[in-house]
Amino acid sequence: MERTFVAIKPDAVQRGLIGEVIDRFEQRGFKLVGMKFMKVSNELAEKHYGEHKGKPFFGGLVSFITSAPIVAMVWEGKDAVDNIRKMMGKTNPKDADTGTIRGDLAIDIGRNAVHGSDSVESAKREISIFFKEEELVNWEPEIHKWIYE
Ligand code: DAT
Ligand code: MG
Repeated sequence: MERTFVAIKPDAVQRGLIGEVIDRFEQRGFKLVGMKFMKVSNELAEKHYGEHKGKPFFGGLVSFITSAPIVAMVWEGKDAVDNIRKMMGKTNPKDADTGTIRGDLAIDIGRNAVHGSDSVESAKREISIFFKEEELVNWEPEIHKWIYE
C-alpha cells in the first residue's frame, strides 16, 4: 500500500468543494490516514513548492497557497500516487479530462483546486513537511476485503 499527500487548495475551499473532493477519494476506495484544516505559512509554501523556485509563476503560486485555508491530507491505497494524480487530471484544467477533479471543477491553471504528490519520493517528502508521524492514523476499514482482492 502506498501513501500520497493531497491538498485541497484555497480556491476549492472558498468555493465549498471540500466535501466533493473528499467524496471522490472515499468513493474510489482510498483510505484517509491524516487530515488538517490549516493556513499555510510562507516558509512552508516555499518548502513545499521548492522545485518551482525561480520559475515565473513561483511568486503567484506561493501567495495563492498562503492566501486562505487549505485541507492537507494523506490518502492510502494501492498505487495511491498515480491513481490520485489521474483522478486530479492534468495540471492545466483546460487539458484535464472530464471526469477528473480539475476537468470537472476548475478552469484556470493558477486555480486548479487540488495538489497531489507526483511520485512516491515526493509523497514521502510532502507528508513529512505537513504531518508529524503521530498525526497519521493507522486503521483498517471494515470494507477492505470488498475493495481489494
Ligand atoms: P501539479 O500541481 O500538477 O503537480 P506542478 O507541480 O507543475 O503541477 O505545478 C505546481 C502548481 O503551480 C500547479 O498546480 C499550478 C501552478 N503552475 C504550474 N505551472 C504553471 C504555469 N505555467 N503558470 C501558472 N501556474 C502554474
Ligand atoms: Mg507538482
